[in-house]
Amino acid sequence: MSETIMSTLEENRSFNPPQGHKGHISSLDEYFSIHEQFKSDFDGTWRTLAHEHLSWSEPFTRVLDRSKAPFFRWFDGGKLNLSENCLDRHVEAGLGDRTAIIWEAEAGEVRRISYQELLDDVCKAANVIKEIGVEAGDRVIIYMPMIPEAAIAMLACARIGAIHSVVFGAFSPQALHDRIQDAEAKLVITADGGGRRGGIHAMKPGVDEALSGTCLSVQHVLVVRHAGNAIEWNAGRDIDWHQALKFQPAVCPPLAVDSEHPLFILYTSGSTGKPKGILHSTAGYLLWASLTMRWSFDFRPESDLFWCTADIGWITGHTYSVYGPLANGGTTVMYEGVPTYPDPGRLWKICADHGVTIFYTAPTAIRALKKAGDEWPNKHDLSSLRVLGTVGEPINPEAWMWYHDVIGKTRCPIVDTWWQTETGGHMIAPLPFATPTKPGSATLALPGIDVEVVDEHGKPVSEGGGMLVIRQPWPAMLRGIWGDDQRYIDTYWKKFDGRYYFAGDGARKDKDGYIWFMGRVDDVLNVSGHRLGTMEIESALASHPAVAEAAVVGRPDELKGEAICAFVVLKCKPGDKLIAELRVHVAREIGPIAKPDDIRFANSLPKTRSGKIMRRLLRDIAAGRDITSDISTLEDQSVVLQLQQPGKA
Ligand code: 7RM
Repeated sequence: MSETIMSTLEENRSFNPPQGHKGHISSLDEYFSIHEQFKSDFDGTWRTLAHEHLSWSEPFTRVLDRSKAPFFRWFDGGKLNLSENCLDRHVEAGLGDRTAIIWEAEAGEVRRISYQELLDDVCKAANVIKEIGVEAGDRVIIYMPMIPEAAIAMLACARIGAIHSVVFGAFSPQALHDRIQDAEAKLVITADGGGRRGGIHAMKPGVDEALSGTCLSVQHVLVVRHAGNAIEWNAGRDIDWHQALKFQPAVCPPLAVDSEHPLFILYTSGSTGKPKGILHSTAGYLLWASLTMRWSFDFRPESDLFWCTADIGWITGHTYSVYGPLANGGTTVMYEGVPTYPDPGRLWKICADHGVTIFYTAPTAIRALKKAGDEWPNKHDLSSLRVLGTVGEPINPEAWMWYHDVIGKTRCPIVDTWWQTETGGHMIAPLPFATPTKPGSATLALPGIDVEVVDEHGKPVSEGGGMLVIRQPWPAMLRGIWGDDQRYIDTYWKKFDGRYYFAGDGARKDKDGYIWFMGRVDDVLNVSGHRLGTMEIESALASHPAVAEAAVVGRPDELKGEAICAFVVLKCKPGDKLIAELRVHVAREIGPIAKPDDIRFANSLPKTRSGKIMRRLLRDIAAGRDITSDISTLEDQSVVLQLQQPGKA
């Protein structure tokens, strides 16, 4: 456990919600009464919410089917279309001129897209995708920069019932290839490139490389010309997005799909094996995206300007840059560029220029911007802000306080939201105008969500740490792992005999029932809010010809939360350039975010008698801490000394 996280254990400051504004949920009493409603009538409460917040083509006949647990089904019998819920219904309600997306490019260009324009473009794109031969249930990979066309592509897929799988634009061609293959995608939608740090980050060449091997399922590549970088054109396969959309009518009837029709697959890292394709379905996911916008952010579509800084390559970007705001008929901000370009005031300038009212970002960004100095936010008028959110990793109290004092001027509630790719939307978060907050705690479960901190036997722990579990299904829960039902059961349900969903996070509850997260209990790393499996990085290292074996652990890092530390056994003598070469190799295999920060060489790795790598020992060594593991059974104790020497071979 890192020191920053340890310090949360002694945190006892508390901040009352701001007075004078009535939130969608406006007091703790109201919060507890909704909880009670769920307790006394679980299905009925969800039924009412689903009727209130979604528009249905056909009404559902059953709220929750538990008969094939853990494969739960929500709102069976119902039919709806997600893009219709996000677009048509708002246009029909007379909101066609309202801005749906404000997009800003790093170089300063701004585009405002109204609901009517967005609907038109989504219809045109949906027609193109259909003409290409994509049918309901087919998979479409989206590998794009943060441009409106990325959201249009997602909504266009949903309009015709195609399943999208967005791959983060900074993932390597190899990672893209693996996802294309696993999803057996028919189509890839990409862009020539994106703007980044004053230059261009080429993307289309990455797609070409990913498809040069054995991605036989892909028939076409739809390319948005955006950055203007030179690209190769594969005639017959590649289709120009703008050329193709030009000739399409701005009408495409939305396909009403079953509530449980798959909406998207999003790959995320686990503790073992290759990334898993987390599968989400339509109705439950959308309901929760829509509701949590209101509950956790107190979102007012008519007056708020909402900005979630997450890239659409992550679940946060799916739910809170695109679907949540649009389901509510609100306005969402998209920024294509790095947060510190041309200076560390860029995010604050965007907030001021557009009048952002709700801002949502990751602790790692908050820490980096804090380090850059108060003069940057102080240069900009941040008075439009009213709610500040964070997500992705535990936030240390120092960063929380800075966010609260310097960005929110002590006026804005801090909403620390705990959730996962698997949960689809927020699970634990304060209600900004009801829940008193404590720096570093995600506070209490949202209404309808039943969480507990338990020990190995599933018994609630009243004091000290345990594991976070979710005891009741929720509408936005993952529906499985694409193509691997058994892995879904093994990963999330086996640990507590199918009774509880196992989140993989360590947590503790304080005397007020507030939840404090303490990091993962498995071999998943959280590097700058990005989730990475140690196994993934180990496999990437092991695929280098010089590497015999590798073990990867995290160590606490002030800015990134966790840094990546690799212990490597070589097949040959280490050359001067090997460390740099291995880092580049991992970036090529996975992406730059997976580059190890430290690489240490040894003759062997410390293992238990049964041959398991002693990870706790390696974590202590990586952090430079005293060793807490029993190493007496180690065959070769000298490896410990060897591994303690930073950078030496
Ligand atoms: C949304 C997202 C999920 C993992 C999760 C936690 C960690 C996320 C918080 C947090 C403490 C938070 N999806 N995590 N939010 N830990 N406090 N508010 O991040 O699938 O990429 O990662 O991230 O470990 O299990 S994710």
